[in-house]
Amino acid sequence: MPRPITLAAAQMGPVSRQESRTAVVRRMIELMRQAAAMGAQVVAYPEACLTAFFPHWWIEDEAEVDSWFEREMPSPATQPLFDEARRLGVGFHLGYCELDTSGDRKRRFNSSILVAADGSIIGKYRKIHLPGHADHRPQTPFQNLEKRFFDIGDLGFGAWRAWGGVAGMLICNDRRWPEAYRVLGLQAVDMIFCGYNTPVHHPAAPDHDRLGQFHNELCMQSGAYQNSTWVVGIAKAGVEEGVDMIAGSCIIAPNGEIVARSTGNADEVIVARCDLDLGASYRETTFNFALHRRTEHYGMLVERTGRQAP
Ligand code: CDV
Repeated sequence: MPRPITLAAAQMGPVSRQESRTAVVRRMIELMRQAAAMGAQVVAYPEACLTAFFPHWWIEDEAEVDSWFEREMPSPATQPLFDEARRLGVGFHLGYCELDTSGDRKRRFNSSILVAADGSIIGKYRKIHLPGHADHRPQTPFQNLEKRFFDIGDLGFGAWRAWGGVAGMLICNDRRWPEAYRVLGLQAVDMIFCGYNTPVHHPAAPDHDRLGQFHNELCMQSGAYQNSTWVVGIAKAGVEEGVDMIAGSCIIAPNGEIVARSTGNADEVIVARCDLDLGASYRETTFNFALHRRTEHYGMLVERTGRQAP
């Protein structure tokens, strides 16, 4: 039985350091309206999309760091997005930076949520694979300070019943790790939403730069195929405060094929009519985990070579 749904990726161009959340949400509402006009039932936004991607700068002042985070969701600035979703009857996926002060301690997460058309929050994910470093590296053209500004997500790779199927989330660097998809695949997800802020330049390994878009598609297409799921990759694109970000938002089918892809470096909506049942024929044949997956044998090679990755 086909389970059709129209999914949208709302790619966002650069957000300037001065741009207020209110102004950003206005842009997001415009994208949501375009997506709804194109028939979308769910609209997905990028990682940490309410502000510029501040881990690219060294910041010492605690209060200033906190100012980049949301203390509540929805907040007064984001409430209009929730209201518009309700008005249009669409659900959405939102990446944002979360300040959690519950339990007498302060924690900072790179988070994302799934929101139903009625404005209720279906599920929350906190990014687990935090790239970069915690120290200041003034010799590089920009910083990559996720290890300084964020705590490692403590909610695991969750999945939720939503929009006629099962949905999960990854955030940016997570998409490069097969085990992240696999944990979701083991929960038989039908769709994975993954927002990203990926610079074109990789200061630690500049020889990788020319392969940025290839690696972006390679990991998401593999994750989709090997786990029989749709994957929606949503970019923050363009030159943001001097940092050139890859674009390339795309919607990938469970057969690994890209069925929609952004063409520019700015705010842009792409949509695809997705049959959530398309994953079933892969899940039941090539990737029938119960029939073919043999985890009990996976340790053998390490024992033989005595070699281990760092
Ligand atoms: N926001 C990210 O996680 N970005 C990383 C970059 C820093 C390599 C990524 O994997 O795209």
